[in-house]
Amino acid sequence: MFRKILIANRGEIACRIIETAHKLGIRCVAVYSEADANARHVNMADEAFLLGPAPSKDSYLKADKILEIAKASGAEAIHPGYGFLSENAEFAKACGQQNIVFIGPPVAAIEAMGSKSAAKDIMAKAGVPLVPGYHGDNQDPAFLAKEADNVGYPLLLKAAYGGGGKGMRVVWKSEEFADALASAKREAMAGFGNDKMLMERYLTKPRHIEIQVFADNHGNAVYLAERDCSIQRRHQKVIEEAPAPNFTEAQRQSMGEAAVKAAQAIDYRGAGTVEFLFDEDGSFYFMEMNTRLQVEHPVTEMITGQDLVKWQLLVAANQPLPLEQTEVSIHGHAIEVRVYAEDPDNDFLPATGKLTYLRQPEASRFVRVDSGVVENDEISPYYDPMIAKLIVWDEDRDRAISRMLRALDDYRIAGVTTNLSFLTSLVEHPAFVAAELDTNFIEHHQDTLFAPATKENNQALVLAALYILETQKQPPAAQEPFSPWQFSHGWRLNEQPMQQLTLQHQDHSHSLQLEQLQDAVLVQLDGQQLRCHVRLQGDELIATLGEHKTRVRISQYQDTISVFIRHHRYDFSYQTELHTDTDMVEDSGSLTAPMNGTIVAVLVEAGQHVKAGQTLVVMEAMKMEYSIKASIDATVKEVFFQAGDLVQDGAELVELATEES
Ligand code: MV4
Repeated sequence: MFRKILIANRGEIACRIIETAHKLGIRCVAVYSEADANARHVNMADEAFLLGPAPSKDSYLKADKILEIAKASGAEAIHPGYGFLSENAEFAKACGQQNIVFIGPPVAAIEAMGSKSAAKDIMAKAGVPLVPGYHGDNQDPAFLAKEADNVGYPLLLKAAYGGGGKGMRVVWKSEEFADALASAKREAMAGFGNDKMLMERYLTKPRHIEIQVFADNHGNAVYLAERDCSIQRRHQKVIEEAPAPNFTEAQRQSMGEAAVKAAQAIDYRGAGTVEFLFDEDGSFYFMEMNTRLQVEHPVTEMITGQDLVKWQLLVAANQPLPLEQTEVSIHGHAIEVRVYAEDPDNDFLPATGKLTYLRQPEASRFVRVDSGVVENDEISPYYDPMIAKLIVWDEDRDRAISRMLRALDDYRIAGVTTNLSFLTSLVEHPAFVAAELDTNFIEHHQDTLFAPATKENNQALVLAALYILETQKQPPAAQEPFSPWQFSHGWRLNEQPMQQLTLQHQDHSHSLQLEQLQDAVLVQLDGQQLRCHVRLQGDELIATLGEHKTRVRISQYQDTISVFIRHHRYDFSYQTELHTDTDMVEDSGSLTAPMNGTIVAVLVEAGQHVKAGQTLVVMEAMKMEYSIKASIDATVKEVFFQAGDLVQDGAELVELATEES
């Protein structure tokens, strides 16, 4: 076995790999960018080396520098994780030339899966089922049109070198074919520099089911059951589970054997994933093969009891697979959700910022959290904004869903917007509970998934006010050193039993009156009166509001108070003397670029009146489009960019003048 390996990655997957390596007594060399100098993966490793500035191309994609560090540090092998250099054949080749083991498949296997049409040729010859269609070299539009009529409609055009749904077009009837082909080709050429197309019968309600395969250098190859990854948005997986619901043992075996055949067809080694489209009638078709460890591998680990990173290290060190096919068994049900810094209510715009408060559900045999961050870390615009993966296991799917809902409630993050509430909406959705899965799930259930905000606002508001009252009572020594409560507010509870509090929530001001009685607090809000009792224990607030006793968690960072009720977070800002009212107006009146990107469209002009929620500017970043919306009713004062302009993270895009200013 290796004595020392280098992990050419960051975040949760780097941490995940280090954990197993350490269990096996292997020392770990981390690499990091300037943005990650204090990252969790760096602190977990035995030693770490700086790669360069934050952007990936200057750091985690610097193949030569990484190899140099591996050599200099005495690492015998490199684990690439996923993303970055993990499926880069050039890098795998360079490792071999430097006598460093690439913990992944042979170069030829990576190359064989690089082109979709070439991959399909190989799979067809190996007898792996393919969606009926055409994937030949003749790209003459007239010839393709004739082939299309043979394939039948609806039909799907796919870019041979594409990915992420780009260069893909559904064609519903023959008359639409020519236009669709031309437009798919344009998109493919712009995106991948190659406009070769293939065509398939379009499956309207497929599931994405993939098989985990493993092969060693001694002729052994096995499959480790399947994962259902049908819940995706814009070709990004959101929820993955294993085993696939309503999937029979016979289906598992036939898809598993097809996947092993696929791996053997390209002389595969190590961990791989063969993705299939699973049609409503039970037939399945090869989609593509991923030649790396996948993000969602933990669900397979939870149901098989195996450590897939350990398997990777064994295979890379020339040892045989730990199990034969007949020894692989599955038990129970596992579900993974990807916790992201993003705003589901604003087109899933990636969010950046400091994780000012971070509490994760407690790990157990039922709950696993694969995370690469700690409290006070920054989610930067440079990398994928995934915060962590939350994985649960239980005896069956329904119990696993209960575990997940509880774990999501126990996952509390303040400082950045997250998808935690959205994940809860998904997991508790009746169609998800009933396992009515297909790749259009999120789009199809849009109306019920993006429900308007709940009615707990007032409850959260009262709790935030009671929290402020309680923190004022506590002696300064018990408070945080930089808390604004350290400053004098001009009044103290003991001296003045009645006080007025104003809290801001999403650009709305709320005023409450609090009166301290002998044994209770009287709260007045919107003309209503509520008798309350309150006690604060650490970050836990135990309160009785009228006749309802609740227990919630609260965090505070500077003047923002976050109240966590179930999976919801309510943020309130409290105007201390440190912040004036004019600051607030300016804050809500200026709209800034959430990340580096390009302006795609400017939809408003100076002088125009806009409504809260109206899209002002559309920008593109990380190959996705984002809408910048007005948060308030206002008049556009100035627009600073036009379509085509490059903008920096934080650049002011539009200035709004509010009615008051
Ligand atoms: C398909 C399909 C339906 N019919 N092929 C999307 C990305 C690419 N890897 C393959 N994709 C699809 N191929 C045929 N013949 C539907 C999809 C598809 C999809 C597949 C898996 C997971 C999510 C998806 C979302 C939309 C479309």
